[in-house]
Amino acid sequence: SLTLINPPATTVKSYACQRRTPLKHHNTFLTDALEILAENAEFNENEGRSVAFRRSASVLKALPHVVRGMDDLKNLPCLGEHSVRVIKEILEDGTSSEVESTRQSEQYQAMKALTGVFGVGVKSADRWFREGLRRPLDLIHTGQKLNLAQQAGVQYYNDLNRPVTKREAVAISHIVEKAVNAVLSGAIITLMGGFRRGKEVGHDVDFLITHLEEGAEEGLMPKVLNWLEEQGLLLYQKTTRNSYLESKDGPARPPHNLDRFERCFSIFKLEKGKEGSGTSLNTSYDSGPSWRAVRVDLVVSPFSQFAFATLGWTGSKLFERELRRWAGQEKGMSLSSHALYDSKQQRYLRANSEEEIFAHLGLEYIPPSERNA
Ligand code: DGT
Ligand code: MG
Repeated sequence: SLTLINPPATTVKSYACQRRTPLKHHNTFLTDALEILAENAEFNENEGRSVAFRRSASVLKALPHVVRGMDDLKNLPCLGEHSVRVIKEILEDGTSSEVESTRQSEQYQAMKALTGVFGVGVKSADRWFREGLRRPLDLIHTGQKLNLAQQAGVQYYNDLNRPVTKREAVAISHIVEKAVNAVLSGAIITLMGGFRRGKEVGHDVDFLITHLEEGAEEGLMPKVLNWLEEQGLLLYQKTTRNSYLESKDGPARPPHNLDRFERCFSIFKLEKGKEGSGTSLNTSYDSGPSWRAVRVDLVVSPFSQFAFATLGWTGSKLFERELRRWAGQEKGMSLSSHALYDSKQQRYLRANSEEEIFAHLGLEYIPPSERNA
């Protein structure tokens, strides 16, 4: 006789870049918990473990319903033993003891606070933690040697840890447009990162700048920064040069994952009220009464790489990581924010749009608003 097997209620593909992940989903109570463990694994420099928790959380973000019981996890990919144990505990008890003890732990809290300083990575934070430091102000009290980024990070700590609103991002867009247009006409400025994915708030504002005329964008960054500097709009900036043409190992494999675009990590001084809101109640410790500090990332790309740069700077970080993993493991290709290299054909594949890149990769096109993996 025939055995009828119910098809799984939901099928979820295993790579995040094969799935649609909206910004708002149904399982925040689980994904927040898993992401605490992912973050803690990062603090302990255990990348494998961190990615495993992030992948588990991401699968739950793509589900069209609330997870109510263990049955709902059947047939789902990427859920490792540890993640399943945590989910089970939350479903049964309402909380996970491991997540709660992590949240309460001195190490997690100190690492979170110290890495929350702009310019401070896990390595420095961990060293300071071992030396007994716990909070950003301890860096000052104990007279730690700080680089310029970290000095700015401490100085503007409160502002930089206050979420940037969409409204503020738009106000910054206008400033960046004005600055770019003042030094080069016809440049195209696009808001990237979380805001392009539809987020209402972000930790920074990301921009990609290009020009239809290949080469016209060269040397743009210092000019833009000069203009901003002259207007008194910059509190901090550090530019990294475009080393793309100088590299030997090909554009698809940037060392340490760092881009070779002309890129600038900066802190803008944003006048309040400029963002068009009536609320200018200022309780911040570091900004003046009339302005706040905002982290802004600027990237300049030649037009020939614009589609790759757009895809690479839209995120989410996990979505990007999964795209590269898909390209490498499933397609024998190498994807970066500059290019797509096909190892079998031994050639670069051109693209003028994100849609073309997805097509080269054999993936269904996923719009930015559904890349919130
Ligand atoms: P948030 O925290 O609200 O700013 O969220 P996102 O998604 O805007 O994250 P963010 O600003 O750290 O980065 C924006 C996107 O740019 C991110 O999703 C991936 C990409 N990205 C960040 N840093 C790099 C980098 O060094 N190289 C490349 N190629 N992409 C990067
Ligand atoms: Mg961002």
